[in-house]
Amino acid sequence: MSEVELAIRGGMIVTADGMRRADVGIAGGRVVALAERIEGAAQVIEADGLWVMPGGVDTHCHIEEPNAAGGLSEESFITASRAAFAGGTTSTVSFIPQWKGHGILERADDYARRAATGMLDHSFHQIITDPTDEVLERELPQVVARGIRSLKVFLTYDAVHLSDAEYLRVLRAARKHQCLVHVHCENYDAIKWRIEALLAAGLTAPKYHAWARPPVVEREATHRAIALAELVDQPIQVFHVSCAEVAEEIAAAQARGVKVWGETCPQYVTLTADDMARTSAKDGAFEGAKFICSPAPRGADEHERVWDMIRRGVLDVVSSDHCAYSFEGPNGKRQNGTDRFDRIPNGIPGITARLPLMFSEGVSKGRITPEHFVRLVATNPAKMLGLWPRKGGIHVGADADIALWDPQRKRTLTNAMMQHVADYTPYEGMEVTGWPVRVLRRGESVMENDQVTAQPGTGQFLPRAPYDMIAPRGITPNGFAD
Ligand code: DUC
Ligand code: ZN
Ligand code: ZN
Repeated sequence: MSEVELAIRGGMIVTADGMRRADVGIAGGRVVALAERIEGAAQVIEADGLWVMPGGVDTHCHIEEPNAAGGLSEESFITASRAAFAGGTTSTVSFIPQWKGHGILERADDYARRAATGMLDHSFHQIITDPTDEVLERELPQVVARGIRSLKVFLTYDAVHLSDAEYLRVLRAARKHQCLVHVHCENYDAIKWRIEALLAAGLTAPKYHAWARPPVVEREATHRAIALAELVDQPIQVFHVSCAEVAEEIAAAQARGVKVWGETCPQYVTLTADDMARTSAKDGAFEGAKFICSPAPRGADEHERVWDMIRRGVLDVVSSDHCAYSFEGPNGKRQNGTDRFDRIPNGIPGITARLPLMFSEGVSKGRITPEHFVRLVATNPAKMLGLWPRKGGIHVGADADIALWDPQRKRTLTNAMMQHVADYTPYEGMEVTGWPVRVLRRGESVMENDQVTAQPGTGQFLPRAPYDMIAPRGITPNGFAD
């Protein structure tokens, strides 16, 4: 055993596979020992009464994302790091954009430099909106050579959506270069048609965001995304699954052996379409903008169905889809100068609340086991993105990314507790049971009792090598693969 620099003593270790009372020995930023008793460490953290869990791995975060107009999303890598640590998350995967008419390499260095200013260990997804030959044949191999092995594509939104033909080209290139493809599944034309009809009928308030994109448009696009991925034999993850009828599409494909996985987010087990109909004395119906994200939150009865899909393992990753817009201000929900639902930016902050909400709604309320919680928020995302076994677990050799968790601690969520850049949280006033009281990143204490102490510039980039989950099955119609 290497010399132990730091021991976490007396806690209940919770991993994907089980719970055991044991000490954790740490040296050089890694776990070097797990034993009933570790003596002689230079430094000791007493963890009696606490659960010792892997730091959260959030594989879907929009951080300091450049936009086509030349601006940046409000959340910087420094503010996102504070927010993540405050909620028990230690690693993130965020997005490098591409805009139509542009390549994918032009933003890569700048984005990597920005990410290095933060404190989170991090990797990136490459967004593809314009899959030209130049992008797929010449630039993508260079992106992959940097250790980026995941692509995000959108099947909706005017500026970024891919046609089926373009999506097929991306799938084929991903298979060739061994990347995972993450898909935003909503039907572009159907939503456009619904928006036009709603506006023509004078229905413009935030709550009509949900009317414009009902579950059927998400289900149709999910079905198509999976079918085309099956045709090409390319593994995909369906992002932000909002409801059971969409998850059923994934379950059916999984039963056929197709390599498709489903991600969901805390908003789909806590928020509802009614939240977008909220009003306030100050802002009237615009209050509902605080809850606008896509896919839209559904009815309250959907929450238990999503939990069922989580228990069945059909949805096996819970990410935040942290996409923070303040309510007020020039970069906020009114940035387009209107309160018309289709012009309100899509996205809500959630990087801090992800673990507390899933723990409280999941473990504290008896819907899932503690081990299942760890799988959803740390182990499975790490495996899905090729970060395992370095991230997502507490085992010898893993980075010592650890959340010391008080499973009994009750808190009422406020925006100040989130420590993110946005001026509101959609979870204001919600009660949770279970809270991270201390967080270590690679063995260094980075948060204790809400105080984040990590120094900017200490986050590390996590390059990713090929891994089994993203290998094609070798099954295509007639055995013919282009
Ligand atoms: N999709 C995302 O993945 N994030 C924010 C907005 C969106 O539509
Ligand atoms: Zn999306
Ligand atoms: Zn997103």
